[in-house]
Amino acid sequence: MTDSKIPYDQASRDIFKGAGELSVATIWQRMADLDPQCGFGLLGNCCSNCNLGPCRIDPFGERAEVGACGATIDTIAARNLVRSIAAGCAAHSDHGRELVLHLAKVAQSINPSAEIKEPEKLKLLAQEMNIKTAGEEFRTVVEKVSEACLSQFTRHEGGAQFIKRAPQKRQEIWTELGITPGGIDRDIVEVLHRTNIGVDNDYQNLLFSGMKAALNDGWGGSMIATELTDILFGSPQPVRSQVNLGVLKKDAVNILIHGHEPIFANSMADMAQNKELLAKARERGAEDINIAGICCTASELLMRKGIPVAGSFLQQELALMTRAVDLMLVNYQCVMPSLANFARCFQSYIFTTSPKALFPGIEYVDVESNPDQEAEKLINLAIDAFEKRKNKAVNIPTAKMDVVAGFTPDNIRYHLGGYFRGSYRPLNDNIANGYIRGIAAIVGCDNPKMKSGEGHIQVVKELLKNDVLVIQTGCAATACAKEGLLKPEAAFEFAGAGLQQICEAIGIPPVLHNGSCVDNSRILLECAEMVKEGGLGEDISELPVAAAAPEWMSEKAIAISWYAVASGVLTVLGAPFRITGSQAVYKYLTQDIEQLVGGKFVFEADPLRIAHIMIEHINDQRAKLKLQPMKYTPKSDTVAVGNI
Ligand code: NFS
Repeated sequence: MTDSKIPYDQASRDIFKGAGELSVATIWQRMADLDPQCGFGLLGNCCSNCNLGPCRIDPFGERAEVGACGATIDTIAARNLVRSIAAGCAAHSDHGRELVLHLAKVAQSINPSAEIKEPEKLKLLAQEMNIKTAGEEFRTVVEKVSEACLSQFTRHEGGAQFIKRAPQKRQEIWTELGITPGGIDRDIVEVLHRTNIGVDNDYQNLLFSGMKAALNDGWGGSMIATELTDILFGSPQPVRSQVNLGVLKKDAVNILIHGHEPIFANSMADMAQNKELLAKARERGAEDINIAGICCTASELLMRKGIPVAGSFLQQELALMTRAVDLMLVNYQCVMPSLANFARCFQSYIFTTSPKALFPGIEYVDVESNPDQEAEKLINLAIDAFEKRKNKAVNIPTAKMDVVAGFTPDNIRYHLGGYFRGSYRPLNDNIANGYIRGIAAIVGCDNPKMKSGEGHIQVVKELLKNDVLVIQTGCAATACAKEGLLKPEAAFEFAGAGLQQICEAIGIPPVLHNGSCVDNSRILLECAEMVKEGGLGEDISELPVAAAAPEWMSEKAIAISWYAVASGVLTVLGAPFRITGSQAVYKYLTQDIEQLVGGKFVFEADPLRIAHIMIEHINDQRAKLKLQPMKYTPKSDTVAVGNI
């Protein structure tokens, strides 16, 4: 295995070293075993949508130029791509639906106010949705909000609720193109319908249906998930915590919560504070009950409760290899089925708490009807497991890092604008006057095909050097947090002189952690707020902002990148979609689409070039807006990016 194909951070490397001796195959080994991956698949030249296939289009044009039904490579590439978009949207949106159904359940509970952390935010949402709050019983408001949110999934008429939060000009662009998102379920179903054999064969028309579904992820399902999670479990505020495998403790009961679902994760985190359980753990020799997260559930818990993050997507197996995990709970999304074997090998209890996400070798626990009771049982089990392993050797790496997380569109307003006159004015002003060059969103997965975390770090360091304020979510945020980029002190070490001064004055890190992957919807709102504040153009596409997912792998990342582009943002991906077999689709995504929606894709693997493509775009936007020259010249490497 080449050096770039092993984990980047030291903690992961420490554990990874042992994998060979133990003869366990981690994701890096499995990837190596698959090498070379299918060339037709990588180009997107394969269609298996019906039983005439699988049809493989010859990239050299010597044999089949079309599929058995006559579909061209353009149709096949676009069809495959929009199916992936729909799958990503379905994942985020179904996550959002879980929150809506939970809110509906809370409305029926004995005391809804006791279960809703942010009643004021709920009322604001109710008003936004034209639901009467004055003089209404709280329970009725909760009920009506949950019904209104549920109707966002099933509606057949009218546009999605939250698109009204987008700038007017952006809404007009969507209307003109016919891609204003409607009902969430409907938009996803329509993509699946159109991609059946013999339905939609026009690649541009197919991509339009994909954009519509994607917009219904960012401004629909994901935004609903974020809103309701904040309402139910509290809006995040900046909070200090720690990240990396070193957050596991030899002398504590270690419980890892992995996946994306935040509801039961919150029950577990609360139950871990239970005095009787803590006393019991201490009686059995533990110092503490240590809850930590993996993947996006980790970001949810970090943002609202300051619970440490043990690792990203790529660290889930490594966490079990420490032999220090007494119990791992998984739910849906980004959970490797290989964990069953790892848990068996390294003697950790593992359960899934989502009936939608079952795994051979992992037992399902139904936590729906009595979450507190189930959380208590599971913690008791973890205490038993700790007692059995407490005198055995563990292999916990020492590396861990401080992180400050918990930034949102609402609290950015106060941090940047002051508590008495919170607004986006100071942010816009500091961009306009050249202290901050612009904003970059660096999001998405970490991926063993690329540099396993290093890609994010290199991109972000280069952006910071060039006075670009960075916003992150998910595994990308975890990767950079492990490197120490998400603590306020990082501004002194990594930021250019202009950005450094702003971060120092306000006391924020130069990289703002916005939460989990569904919380990318927060970034859309931050862009909308910047437009609303004025002085940086009338639409998101005019802002000096850019986005990148340097190590993307999930279909959810595909959906995110599409709603970013369809919202007007230049988006750089560390690897192309599997469409490169179609020159027409490739050109459409990287060039033509910009004329329509203002955003486009750039595919670039090299992290430094990714950063400079974004910087160049931000510079162009600054020039078009006639903003002041940058105050300071960065000590940056010169990287030629060529034509983008
Ligand atoms: Ni998002 Fe990728 Fe998964 Fe979360 Fe991590 S891999 S696209 S960041 S955990 S969803």
